[in-house]
Amino acid sequence: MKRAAESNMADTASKRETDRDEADESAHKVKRTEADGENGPGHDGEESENILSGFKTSSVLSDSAREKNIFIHGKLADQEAVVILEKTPIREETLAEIFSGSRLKLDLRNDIYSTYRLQAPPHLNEIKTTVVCPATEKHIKKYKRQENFLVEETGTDYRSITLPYIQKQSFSVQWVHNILEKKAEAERVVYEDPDPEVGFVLLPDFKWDQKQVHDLYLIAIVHQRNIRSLRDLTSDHIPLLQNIFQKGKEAILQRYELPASKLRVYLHYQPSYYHLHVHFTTLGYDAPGCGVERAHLLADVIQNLQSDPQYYEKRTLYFPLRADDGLLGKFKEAGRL
Ligand code: M7G
Repeated sequence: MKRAAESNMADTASKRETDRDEADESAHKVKRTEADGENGPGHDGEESENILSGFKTSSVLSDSAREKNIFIHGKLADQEAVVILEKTPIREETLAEIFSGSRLKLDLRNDIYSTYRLQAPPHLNEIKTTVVCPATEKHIKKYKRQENFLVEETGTDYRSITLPYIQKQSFSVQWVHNILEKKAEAERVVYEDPDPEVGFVLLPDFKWDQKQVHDLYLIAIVHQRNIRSLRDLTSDHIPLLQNIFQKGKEAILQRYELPASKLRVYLHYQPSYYHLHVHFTTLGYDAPGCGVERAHLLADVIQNLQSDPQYYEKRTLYFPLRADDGLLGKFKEAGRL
């Protein structure tokens, strides 16, 4: 799914269809274990109370006809909230039911051409919905369409500008701790290596609905809690990174029948959440944030650390920041932009 959700909306426009031809036909559907049941693993499909019935829209933060999604800021029971609605891809295995079980309304007929509005059965007409509540001002900014600026950050800039800023301003990583402690999403875990040094949890990113593998998106979250980002990595972390790379790829092959040659495995710099995690997406899927200005291939990161243990401490790194990002303001104040 193109979940522009968590990322820069303007520059992460993704092309849902690009990988369809590339992905193996046999791998189009997510392989489910028996225990996963009809609706996928865990709580997927459980009926939930409609908490959105009282949602009051304040503004549309961004929307995309191409992505078929909309990001809305509003209030939910007097709390600030962001709601993301997104139409999901049409899956091949649902076609028979769509054709036989829908109502058709004719729009026009002209020669050999006709267009209709098809009303599919409700269960085939779902909208993926993400709710962030209570949402902080930072969330609202994150989802707002904005102009971007490329920042050049030296190692010194990181220590004098970025680090003090992220120590005060970054998003809470409570959701990450919940995953590591099995307080949330435990049933969604695809693979875990519990080792405190080199271990990690691999699970579906919440941008992925797990219905088809062409837009597969998993994240590996490390058990170590003191690694904020790429900048903190040294050669000491090579065993950890190699372990994630190797075991992550193996787990994805086993579970989704996707070979390593079909995967893009990378870290974001800057990330949104400063607890080290690695993104695993399919190669043909233009995932939000997979552009060269933000994504760093894990294979390259490992090699860079092998050739220079302090590579990421010293290197100048480039990344985009939104116009109203506080960190951009700090770079401007320091005369670095
Ligand atoms: P990032 O590189 O820190 O920032 O990635 P980005 O969000 O700007 O890409 C964090 C990743 O974690 C993103 O791909 C998010 O979609 C994903 N993510 C964020 N949250 C809050 C959750 C969550 O609660 N559960 C899961 N499974 N994934 C999440």
